[in-house]
Amino acid sequence: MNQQKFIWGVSASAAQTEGASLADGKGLSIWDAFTEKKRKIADHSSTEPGTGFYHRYKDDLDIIKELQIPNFRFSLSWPRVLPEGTGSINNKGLDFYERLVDGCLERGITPWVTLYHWDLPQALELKGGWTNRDVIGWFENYVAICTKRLGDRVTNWMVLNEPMAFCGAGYFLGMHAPGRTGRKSFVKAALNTSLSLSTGAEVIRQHVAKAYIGSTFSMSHVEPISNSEKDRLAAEKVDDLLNLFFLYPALGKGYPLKRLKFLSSILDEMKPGDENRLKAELDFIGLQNYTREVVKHSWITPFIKASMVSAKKRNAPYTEMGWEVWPESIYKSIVKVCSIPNSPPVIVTENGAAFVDSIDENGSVNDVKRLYYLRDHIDMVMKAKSDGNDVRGYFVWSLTDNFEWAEGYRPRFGLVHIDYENNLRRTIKSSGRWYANHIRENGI
Ligand code: GCO
Repeated sequence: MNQQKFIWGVSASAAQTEGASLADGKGLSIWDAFTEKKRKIADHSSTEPGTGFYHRYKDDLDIIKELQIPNFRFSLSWPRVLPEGTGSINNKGLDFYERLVDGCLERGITPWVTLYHWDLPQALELKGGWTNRDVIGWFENYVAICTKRLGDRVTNWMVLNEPMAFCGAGYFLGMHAPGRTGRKSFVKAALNTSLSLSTGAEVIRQHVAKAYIGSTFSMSHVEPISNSEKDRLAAEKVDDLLNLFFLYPALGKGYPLKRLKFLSSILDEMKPGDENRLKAELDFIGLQNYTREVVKHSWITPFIKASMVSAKKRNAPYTEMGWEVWPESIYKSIVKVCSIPNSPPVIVTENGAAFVDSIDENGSVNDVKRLYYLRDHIDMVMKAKSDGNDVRGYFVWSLTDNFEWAEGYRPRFGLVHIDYENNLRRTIKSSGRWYANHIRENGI
């Protein structure tokens, strides 16, 4: 593998792009339901229309082909495959994913499939969602169905996308679907998620010959705002929680609870044998990095007693998400994962930036800031590689602008602009052309 070509790609996800939330027998996802609630989404938008990907996937595959980007990472929507989460299969939904995979292969694009990118069937949420231990069996069944149908054509699989993000924002803070809050719901969801990760990986291995299996984790380099002992401890706690809480158990190292005593109730949730079931047999770690976090001690913040100091407050450059632009973070995150003994190789499965874009009078989108962001981050990935870290690929988030969860459609992450006012028209941005060129010139 080490001698092989570096893996260049673009990423996307079902709930952010497909739209067609009820088309052809699809069931509702927790995001379809959550966006109906008042005041949850900044611009009051919903998963409709997304980018219209369900109907326009061929246009997008043509763009990927035109740009000669060799790899496309996308996710399957669980409620499109199983409208009720379990029980009868929606064949029209699975047919769509077959067409999508075949469409990739016909164009010489290698598909990378994420099984779960946050769109749990709402029918399962009504039974407790990720907090119900039965979810492990529900997920196992869903993964078996998908891998049996697509496993003859897809070898690259990712089990879950960013467990910390969906458990933290969805089950602790309530900012994301399904909007649950509190420590109790978080620890239940977290344990069931970790057990589903290892179970999912096992099921893929059973059904897919020569499977290449990973799962993706959000990683941000964390630094204390000062050298004081309190700030340093605060930063260590945030690092344990944000970066290691799901990665460590997946690597067989158990939960990092030493500094996170307030989460030790997760041990009470464990059944005999769970400890050994947490480790997932992964061939790669999907690392997703956007920024760094600067942290200070905060006695008012419940449980963790730490808070983030925003880039704006520090007069540092930041994106439309408010996230600091600090390319060294991706370097440090890669080194951090690669330094864990026996850690599998790393593939950067997401990196990118939201900036305001506009179409100029010539019809082009000249997104210089995004272009520089990508260039500087890719340089850091290459530096990590040449320093001897086993990093094997890089995917930009995202192919097109799309639905950015609770932020709605305002933040644009795409290499391709979507005109929401004009029939979802696609325009390749300067960053997209630049990336295509970069891949051509740095293929190896
Ligand atoms: C995530 C998801 C993506 C996001 C992207 C930008 O990391 O939150 O994987 O779906 O859109 O990261 O926030």
